Amino acid sequence: GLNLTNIQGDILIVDVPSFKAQLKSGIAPLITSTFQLLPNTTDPADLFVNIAFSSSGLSKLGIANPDLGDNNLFQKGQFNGATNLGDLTSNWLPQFAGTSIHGVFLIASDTLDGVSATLSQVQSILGSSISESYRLQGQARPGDQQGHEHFGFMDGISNPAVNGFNTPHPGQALVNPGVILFGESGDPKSRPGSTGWAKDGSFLVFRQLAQRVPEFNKFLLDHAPSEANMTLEENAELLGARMIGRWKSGAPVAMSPLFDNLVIATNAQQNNNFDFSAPSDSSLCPVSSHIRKTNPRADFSKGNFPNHIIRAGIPYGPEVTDAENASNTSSTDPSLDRGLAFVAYQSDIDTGFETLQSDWANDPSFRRGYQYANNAVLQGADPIIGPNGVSRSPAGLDPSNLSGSITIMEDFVVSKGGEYFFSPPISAIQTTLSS
Ligand code: N7H
Repeated sequence: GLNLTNIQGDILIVDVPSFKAQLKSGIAPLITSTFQLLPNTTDPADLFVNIAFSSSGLSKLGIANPDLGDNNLFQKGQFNGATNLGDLTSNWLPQFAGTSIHGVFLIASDTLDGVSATLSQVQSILGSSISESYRLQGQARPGDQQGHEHFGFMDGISNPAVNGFNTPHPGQALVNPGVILFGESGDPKSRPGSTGWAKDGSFLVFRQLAQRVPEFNKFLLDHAPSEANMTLEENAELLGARMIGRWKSGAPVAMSPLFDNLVIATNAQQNNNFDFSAPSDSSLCPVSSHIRKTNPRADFSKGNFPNHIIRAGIPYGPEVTDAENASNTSSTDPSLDRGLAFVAYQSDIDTGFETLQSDWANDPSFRRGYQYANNAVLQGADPIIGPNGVSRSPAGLDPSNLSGSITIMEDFVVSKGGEYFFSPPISAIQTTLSS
C-alpha cells in the first residue's frame, strides 16, 4: 500500500551550519535506508522518507568536486545535459533550469495525512535553514485505476531483482547489487567515496514528465490498425498495447498478442516470463515498443547487461476532465497538468537512465537490423518517451505491416525538467554530510 501519495520537495540550503546540525539530530532518524528501495515481497514501511542531494548541494555541504565518478553527468546537472536527453529546454519549468536545487525530500505514505504530518515534521526540524523552491505532489489514480499511470496502463510490474536481496520471478532480470548501490559488487565504476562515505548510496534520477492523455487517445483511434473481427476501439487498444509492449492490465503483448489477458497480467509468475526471443521479430511485441526499447531482454547481450534501473515513480496531477476529452486536447491550465513523477535509482546515471533514454529510447537505430539481416528496418524512436519536438517513426506497430512505421508528429510525454540527485546512505547523513 505504500506510495499511494507522495510529496517531492526541492530545497535550497540557506544556512549550512544549522542545516547540518538539524540533519544529524532531527532528519537522520527519519530517513528510510537505501536498502529498502530494493524491491521486496513484503511492504517495507508505511512511511518512506528520503533525502537526496544534487552535486551543487553536496558541494554546499563541503564535498570537494562532487562528481562521484559519473562521467560528469551528475556534476553538470540534468539541465545542462537536457538536449542530449531529447528535451526541449523551452518546456522546462524555471525551477529546474540551472543547478540551483541543492536537494530533494521524497515523502511517501499510504495516506495523505501521513505525508502531510511528516512534511510538517521535516519543516519544523529544518526551519529556516532551508527554503523550498518547488513541490510536486503525486498520488495514485482513483478506483480501478490505482497502480495505473495516466494513459491507463498498469505500472510497476517490471523492476530488476537484486542478487542477495530478492529472488527473481520467472523472466525478471537479476542484477548484482552494485548496479543499484554504490560500491557493492557489480558497480560498473570505482569512484570517489564508493568504499567510504558514499558506499550503499544510489543516484536518484527525477523527471517531471507531463502526459498528454487526450492527444494520445485520439492518436490511437486515428491510427488504429484494421485487424479482422475487431472493432475500431479494440484496434485502438491494440495499437496502444503495441506501443507500450503491455496491455492496460499489464499483460505483455509478447504473451498475449491480440487481446488483453487478466490471468497473465495479475500473476507475478507469468507477467515477466518472456524475453522477445521466440519469435524475435515484431510480430508479437514490436522491437520499438516502450518496454522493449528500455529493457531489450534477450535482444541485447543475450539478456546480460548492466543497464537496469529501479523505477519508483508515481502519477501526479488530476484526472482528465470531460472538456479535455471532448476536445481531444490537454488543457493549458497549469493546475490540470498531469503526468508521471518519474524516479529511478541506479549506481551509475550514465549506464542506467542516460543509456535507456538517450542511447536506446531516443535512438531510431537502437536494435536496427536486429533479426532483419539486411538492416532495412530502422526501428525508430520510442513511441512513448522518444525525443520531444521531433517526429518519431517507430516500426512494426501495425501487426499486418511489420516493416512499416507510423510517423508520430506530436509529443505524448513532455519533459518538464528534473535533476540528478545522490541518495546517501544513512551513515553519511549522520557523519560526513552533517559535520
Ligand atoms: Fe516506462 N507507460 O505507461 O507508457 N513504462 N514510462 N519509462 N519503463 C513501463 O513493466 C511510461 C519512462 C521503463 O523491464 C510500463 O512495470 C510512461 C522513462 C523501463 O520490461 C509502462 C512514462 C524510462 C520499464 C510505462 C515512462 C522508462 C518501463 C510497463 C512517462 C527510462 C520496464 C510497466 C510518462 C528512461 C521494462 C512495467 C521491462 C515500463 C510507461 C517513462 C523505462 C506502462 C507513461 C523516462 C525500464
